[in-house]
Amino acid sequence: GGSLKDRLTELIPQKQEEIKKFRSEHGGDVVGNVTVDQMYGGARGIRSLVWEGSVLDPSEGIRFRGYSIPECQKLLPSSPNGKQPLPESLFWLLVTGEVPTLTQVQSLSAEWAARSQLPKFVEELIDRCPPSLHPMAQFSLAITALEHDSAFAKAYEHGLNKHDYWKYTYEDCMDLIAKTVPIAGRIYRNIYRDGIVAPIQVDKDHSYNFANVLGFANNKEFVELMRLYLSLHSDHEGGNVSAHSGHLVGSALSSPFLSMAASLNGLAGPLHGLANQEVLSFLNTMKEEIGDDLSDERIKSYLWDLLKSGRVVPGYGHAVLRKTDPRYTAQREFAQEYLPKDPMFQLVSRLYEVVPAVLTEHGKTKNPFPNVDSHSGILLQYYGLKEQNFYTVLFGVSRTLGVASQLIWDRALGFPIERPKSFSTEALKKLVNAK
Ligand code: FAM
Repeated sequence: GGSLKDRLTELIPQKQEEIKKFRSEHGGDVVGNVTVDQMYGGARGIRSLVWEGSVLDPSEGIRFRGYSIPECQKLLPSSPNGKQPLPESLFWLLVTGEVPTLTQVQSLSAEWAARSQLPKFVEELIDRCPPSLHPMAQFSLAITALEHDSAFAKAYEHGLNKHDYWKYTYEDCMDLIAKTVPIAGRIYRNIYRDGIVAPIQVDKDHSYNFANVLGFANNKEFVELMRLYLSLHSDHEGGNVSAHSGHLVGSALSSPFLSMAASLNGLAGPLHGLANQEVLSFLNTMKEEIGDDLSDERIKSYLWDLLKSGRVVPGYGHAVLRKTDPRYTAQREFAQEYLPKDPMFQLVSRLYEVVPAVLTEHGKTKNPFPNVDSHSGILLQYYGLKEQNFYTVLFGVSRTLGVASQLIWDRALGFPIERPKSFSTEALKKLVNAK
């Protein structure tokens, strides 16, 4: 058969063998050392995780299974009436390392649509949330509640052989991905619209259905934007807060639902996924204050006031990247094609010309260039999805693809529970002095 699970069943023993051999030959090799500063500095740069789906190069940006974003845009199947890669195809790539055929991609679209039904109590749970509860908190609690039907948790309870962990994890991950769409739609329609959510259409792709539950599927450009958006935000190697949280919690053999909820809770922080919401407030406030004066001087003085007040320029900087984020560039190209004259796009473009020099002069950040979040909000605004508090939910729907694909491999490769060593400052001083 040609299903994703069939392909995984073939690939897993090969990968297990590869890693076994690699570890028997190089298991004792040293790949880095750890300084005291790194321990106090958020573990920045410590080589301690294995993550199969993607690797981040500080200057080139992300590569999914070795392919850059432009390469993915060229190689991965798109919808017959579109150009952007289908996120289904990116998921297939993340899981298998292989570029799928359009037929394989369409089988995933159909499977996700078929798995999208929500338990009644989860719908009611979302409906009971006050509209004042942040959409990310609603999202996370709905995903947690999917635990009710976890195949992994049920099988584990009845005594599950280690070798079969991945199969149940796979089933849960496919359900998880499928259900993010109606959950996100329900949250959006409840808080901002009439509470009525369009049903999932079994003959449509994931992004169409996503656009449709939000209420925007009548705009073909928006559907294409979702295909791009859901592909771009899916995976950014393993050390970022959302990826690492999902992986960490999964290592306790918590189900994919509990693991993904943890991931979403991390994504909801302002230094991580919430930055796309922050960027928009920043742009709007700035626009109010400086009006139509987009001169270098006016923008610069605005930025300096912000920096002097001890705040960050949202959408700029990155813990690993040292150049413009290619995810930013991909969104910029989309804007150049579909909304070149949009005033907010022009503001974002002007900032791209001015901010890097200001941040460089400011001299703190190691990366003065824009990241993914600096562009996404204005694209959504343009198509009428104006509620910025909701933006991180879109990020979460996408990030589920990356976290889920790794969770399948975590269990297939028998990764153990994560347990790095910690020290108190006192114990660390003793350790250093003993040397
Ligand atoms: N504006 C002003 N100052 C900044 C800055 C920015 N955009 N980015 C970093 N700095 C400062 C930073 O606050 C730190 O100052 P202190 O020494 O006073 O603490 C200093 O520069 C060194 O930071 P760094 O080593 O360059 O960055 P980190 O690796 O510590 O942090 C970020 C990385 C992303 C958290 C940081 O650049 C930031 O706060 N950016 C703005 C928020 C943002 O856009 N986050 C989204 C990141 C995104 F890609 C994602 O996760 N979705």
